[in-house]
Amino acid sequence: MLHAALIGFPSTGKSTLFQLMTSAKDAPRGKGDTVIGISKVPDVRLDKLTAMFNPRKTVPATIEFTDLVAPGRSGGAAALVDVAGYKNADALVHVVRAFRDPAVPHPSGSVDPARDAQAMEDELILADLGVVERRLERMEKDLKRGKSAELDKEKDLLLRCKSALENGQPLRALGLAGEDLRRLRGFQLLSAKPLLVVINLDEADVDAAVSVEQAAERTGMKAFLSREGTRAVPLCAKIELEIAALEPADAEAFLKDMGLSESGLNRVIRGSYDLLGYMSFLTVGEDECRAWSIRRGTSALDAAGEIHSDIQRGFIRAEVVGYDAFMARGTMAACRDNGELRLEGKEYIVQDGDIINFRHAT
Ligand SMILES: Nc1nc2c(ncn2[C@@H]2O[C@H](COP(=O)(O)OP(=O)(O)OP(=O)(O)O)[C@@H](O)[C@H]2O)c(=O)[nH]1
Ligand SMILES: [Mg+2]
Repeated sequence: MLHAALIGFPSTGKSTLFQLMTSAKDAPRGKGDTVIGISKVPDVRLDKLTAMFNPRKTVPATIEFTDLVAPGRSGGAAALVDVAGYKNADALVHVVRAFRDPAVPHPSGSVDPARDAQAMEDELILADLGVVERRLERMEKDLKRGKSAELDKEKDLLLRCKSALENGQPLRALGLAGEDLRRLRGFQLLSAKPLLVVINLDEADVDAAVSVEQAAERTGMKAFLSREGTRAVPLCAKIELEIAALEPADAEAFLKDMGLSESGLNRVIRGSYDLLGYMSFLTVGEDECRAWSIRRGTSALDAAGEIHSDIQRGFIRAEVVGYDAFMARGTMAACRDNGELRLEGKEYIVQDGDIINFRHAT
């Protein structure tokens, strides 16, 4: 399952968000200092298909979030490097405090989101530099015992990483791919993980939650967020708490009043999902309507394997129709009559929102 970890300095609103996103009443499980919860990935397409098919069951895509529970332990990458839930995370979500509330003291004495965002970035970089340097030292010993092409390549890569880190560059900015990514995987480097910055706005600034640009302007984070590959979601945790307590219809009206199309929680969940390069294909029927998570670029054959290894093994053809085409026609039969229900082979690259029926031998 996809797994994102919440990070941030003390009292920035991590646990407030965690509880809201995962409805912690689902009895979160965890080990030691961490707690894990599961969020449903909001998807209007699945909602609309459910309304059409009226299935016995609807199953959304999900994503796991980890939060630190031990108070006082939070903050600092130093605290994170040894925590398994963080090292193994696919992505990091950094909750940055931009709310002012004097009742919640800030450990640095003042509220400065840009400073905190940079401080966390620096800590991730420093933690990684330690890991990379230790590995390079060990490698020197290995290289003395005997050279190998693989060791040389790894050393090359680590030296590139080291120089980026020394220049204050997070490893995610290097745009590593393929073999390089594979070589680094075992080190679980924190600054290499995709990062989503959550700007936890003050209640008085909630109007700035309508766009990252406005939130960045309001909180002095423009320069930080203008960097390549820096993604952010602005919200106000305190107001999210109020929204969560409302009936769905009231919540919708409340959001509309503020000029928002969906809650901040949904934007964080979907933002994390997108950040990881994930998308969903859909299966429909009277029994079940379901969204399945796959990485962009997944073939029809591998998508079939997500559902069941038997379906992958017996794969014959994928019957595919795009979500928009399906909604425009209203039924599968109409799509077939208009040539919009395509038969695709194993190599077909599944697109976001494809509605698929796998034909397979049993
Ligand atoms: N005014 C205001 N207070 C907030 C907001 N978000 C969180 N808080 C308050 O800040 C305090 C800390 O919130 P938590 O969600 O526990 O923060 P945390 O980051 O998990 O804190 P630690 O786990 O102790 O590091 C609580 O008293 C919250 O009610 C917000 O948007 N506005
Ligand atoms: Mg907490």
